[in-house]
Amino acid sequence: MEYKFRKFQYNKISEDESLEKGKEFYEVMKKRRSIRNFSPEKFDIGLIELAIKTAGTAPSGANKQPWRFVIVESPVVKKEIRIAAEKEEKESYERRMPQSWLDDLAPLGTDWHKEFLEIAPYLIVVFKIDFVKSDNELKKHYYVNESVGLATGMLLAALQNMGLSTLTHTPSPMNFLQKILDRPSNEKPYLLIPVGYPAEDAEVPDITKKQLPEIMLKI
Ligand code: IYR
Repeated sequence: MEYKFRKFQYNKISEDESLEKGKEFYEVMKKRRSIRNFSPEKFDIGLIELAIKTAGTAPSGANKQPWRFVIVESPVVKKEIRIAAEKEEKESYERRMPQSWLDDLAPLGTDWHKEFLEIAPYLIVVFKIDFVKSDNELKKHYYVNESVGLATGMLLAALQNMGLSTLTHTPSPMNFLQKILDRPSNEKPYLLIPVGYPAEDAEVPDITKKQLPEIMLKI
């Protein structure tokens, strides 16, 4: 298989415009917070589709695009997911997580109750695809975690830019999602993202992000 190469279409912008756009985007992104208390208010599923389309532009190892995004809107399926997630999370919080982990989470106020899985109008379940079968051959994908992480980051940014709130939720283990959503065995759950508007009275812990000098080096 060979790709045809074509001239890259590129519209250069001025440094001033770069700075303006960069600042504007930073202002949007710095307001993103993980929300655990959602409003049940619905909105057009087209907004979610647009964000997933944006995520789908992410770079990936050998352009294999090793991801699947499943939108869950059905209250019946959301309930099934909540029940399965809470079962695993209860076990994790009460038995599987070491004390040091529980201590780190305590100030954030999380526990095994996951009402948001039923309340948020949409759940996006991100799956990673490690390989595909073609002509009875297994074809491995490359840098799958990196690729799906990049696409998921772009998904979160797109949703934030559209004024929608998200939570990056990782029930553990989460193979139940493969079963409930009837995905084939080569699709492994990667992240569960409730999406919606925050509840009127939603609260978030007053955390801060590291300052630039703490995360950046210039050599
Ligand atoms: N998956 C659990 C526990 C949890 C773990 C981390 I690391 C967090 O930053 C937050 C929660 C849960 O969703 O509650």
